[in-house]
Order: sequence, then C-alpha cells, then structure tokens
Amino acid sequence: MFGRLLIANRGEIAARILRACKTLGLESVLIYSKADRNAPWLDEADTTICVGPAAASASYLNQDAILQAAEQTDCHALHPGYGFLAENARFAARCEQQGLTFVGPTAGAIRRMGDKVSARQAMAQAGLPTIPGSDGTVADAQEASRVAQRIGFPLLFKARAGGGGKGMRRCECEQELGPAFAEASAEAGSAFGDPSLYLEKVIVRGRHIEFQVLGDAYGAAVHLGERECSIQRQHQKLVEESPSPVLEPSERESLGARVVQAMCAIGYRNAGTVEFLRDREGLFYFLEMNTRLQVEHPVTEERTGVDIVVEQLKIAANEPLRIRQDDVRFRGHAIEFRINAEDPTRGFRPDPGTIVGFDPPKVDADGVSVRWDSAIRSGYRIPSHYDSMIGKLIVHAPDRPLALAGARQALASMRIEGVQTTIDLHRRLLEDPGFCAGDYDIEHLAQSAVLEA
Ligand code: MV4
Repeated sequence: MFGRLLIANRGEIAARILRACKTLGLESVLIYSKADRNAPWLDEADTTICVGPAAASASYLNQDAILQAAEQTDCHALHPGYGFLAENARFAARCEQQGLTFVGPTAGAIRRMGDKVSARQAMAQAGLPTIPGSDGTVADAQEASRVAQRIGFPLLFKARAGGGGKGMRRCECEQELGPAFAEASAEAGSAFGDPSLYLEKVIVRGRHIEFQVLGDAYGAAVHLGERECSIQRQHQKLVEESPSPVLEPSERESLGARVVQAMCAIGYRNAGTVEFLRDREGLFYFLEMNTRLQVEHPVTEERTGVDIVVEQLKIAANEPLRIRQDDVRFRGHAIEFRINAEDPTRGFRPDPGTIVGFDPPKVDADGVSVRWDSAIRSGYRIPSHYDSMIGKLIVHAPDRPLALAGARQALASMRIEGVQTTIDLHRRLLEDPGFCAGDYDIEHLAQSAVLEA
C-alpha cells in the first residue's frame, strides 16, 4: 500500500474516502477551497491544504493547484471521488506522469468510455447488447435520415462527448431530423466543445439498471450486482435500490457474467459501473459506462458487505483482487435516498443556507440498519458554489417491504432545519403505490403526484 493519499474532493465523499483510509491505516491529506475552510469533514484528516478560492474552477477543478498540493504534502496517490476531476482523462494522465497513483482506471479507459461512440463500439465488440443506432457519428440530417430508414422512429440524437442528457434530442419523424440535429449539435458544442452526434432508437419507458464492477491490475474482474436508479428528476438520481425489483437472480447471474467478460475484454481496472436500459419487454441494452466511484455505491456495499473504496485503494496499490465471483453474496435489500438542499416549491432549485437544526435518521427494527453518509452538522453553512446534495440515507433490511418500512421510520425521525430539502419528497414517494409495488420506470417520478409539493 502507498504511504499517503490526497483526497481531491469535498463533502460526504471526502468523509467517505477518509473513512477508508482509517480502515487501511493510510495517512490522508484533504484539499479544500476557501469556501470550505471550516467544513466539518476537514476535522478528521491528518493534513489539510487549501487549493484555491470558492469557485470550483479555481479549486476542486484546478489541476495545477491540486498536483502541486500533492507534491508539497508528499502524497503517493490521489483519490478523485466523483464529479470534479474524477473522469478527466488528461488529469489522470498528469497524475501518473508526476508519479502520483490515480485511484481509478487508466487515462486510456476514461477516454474510451467518455467518448460515448467508442464506448458503444467497445461494449458491442465485447459482447454486450447495444441499442440499435448509427455506426459511429452522423455528419448531418441526410445521414440521420438514412439511419432512420434502417431503424425507424422515434430516434434520439446524442452527443458523442455527452452524458447527463445534454445534447440529446428526440425525433418522432423525418421532418424533425433537421432542426433536432442543429439544436443537439449546437448544445453539444457549447457544453462539451465537441458537436459530434450519434443516433439511437428510443427505448420507451425504460428502467435504468446498472452493474457495479471491480477489476484489478492482473486482468481479474468481478461484479457486485446491480442497482436500480430509475427514480430520477431531470437526470438527477434521487433514489437507488438493490436488488432491482424486476431482476431475477438468474438474470443477475447471466448479465453479470457478460459484464465481467466485457470488463476482462477491455482490461478494465478499478471500480466502474456499466449502465443499462431495460425495455418493457425485459431486454437489456448497454447505455454508458461510468469510470468512477458513484454516489450510490453504498447500496452495493450494504448488500454485499464489500467496502468498495477500500477495494479501489488496494487495486490502485497493485494488490490482486481477493474477492472471487462465487464468494460474492447478496443479502437483503438496500435503498438510498439522496438528501439535497433544494426548494420543492421553486422547482427544486438549490437552497443553500445555514443548517440550524439537525437530527440524524434512526430506525428501531430487527435486522434493519440505517447508514447516514454525510458531512453536515447543526451550524454548518452550505456554500452556494457546489452541488446541493448534503447527505445520503441508506437503509438495509432483509427484504424490500421491510426496507421501505425502515425508510419511512428513518425519514420520519430525521430533521434538517434552516434549508429546504428533498426529505418530504422521499416521504411522499414511500406512499406512492407504483413505487411501493416496484412498478416504475425513468418517467415515473415526473408522472406521479410525488413532485407536487
Ligand atoms: C436513452 C433513453 C432512451 N432511449 N437512450 C439520458 C442521459 C444519458 N445518460 C442517456 N439517457 C437516456 N438515453 C435511448 N436510446 C433515455 C435516457 C434517459 C435516461 C436514462 C437513464 C436514466 C434516466 C434517464 C432520464 C431520461 C432519459
């Protein structure tokens, strides 16, 4: 294991990575911006170092400042967390050039999966089903029209450099292709600096189901099962659970095996997530691969008992994976609720401010546990410069009905005062018949009464 780790992130994930350092007896250095100088998660670090002013572009995204901080504090490795620089291939390459181990996949794997066209090609070649669509990018509406004749409507233009829904346009018919191409291309160009587009057939009312994987430096890989993340709003996930209410154990085994095979085929190293859309007939299609630790990783940790961050650190230190696929056991049901400081009466826009009262979630039921991944406390002032997520409530129970009952208890017991949050939304979701029955898809939340505050 390396000697000292730079944690290049903030908030709950900085606290989470710090916890993994303690588990491994690893020294840690935490970076922070001026806006975070009194932040609660800094208290636990061995060393802290300021990397710049409040604006993320000047601090948590400031590659030069972060690389210099690593050098100054004599760190041997860097964990990027999620967001910020976690999927920046150039940054990963710069770390390695400096002799700093990037805790994540190689720069090459990040680049390959960040390009959604090459990701699709790589995964198709590695044996995963992909959504019918164009071979590579489409140059203009004429080419799109030829693809449409082959695969039919509705179609989606997607950005090659995309993800998160930016640069996506849906077309119902031939006449829409021209304007949709122009809009999607312009949006992709300004958002990603790359206007290239590709086409896919629309999967209507799909479910978003993703597999967690781990791969080591010696070509071994395992999967840790799936998470269902279909409860989302404007491409922001709000609830994630495992198992998916619609995945049979035999399907988990067969799809999981294909995912592992694909990871071996591309030589994937460290933690990753392979996303699928499941259509209404139950068919799975590869969507994207995320080459980072994800926000919702605790759902998998609760269900498998594997500490994913500890595994990431061991893999980065060139230790072989000790987990064998046959040893991975899936226990009970885990569900995560993202608690964001957002105002439901104002379209869930971020509601930063000072937390003046805080009671953590509690549950008292046999076999039911709560986990609260957060770095807030009473008196904490949420800066306006960053993401609005302030904590994650994770409930683990023997089965889904008990997990939902535990979640109702936990959400009733917790209290955050001073800012508006998504707590009430989750309380209403737990009364929604479709959600409670496990009968939902990516459009469910928008079409339910849950958002009506
Ligand atoms: C799709 C799709 C339907 N059909 N692709 C949204 C963001 C990007 N990651 C991919 N996305 C989608 N791609 C085809 N061919 C529907 C979505 C989509 C979505 C996917 C996963 C989770 C939430 C979503 C919300 C809206 C749209």
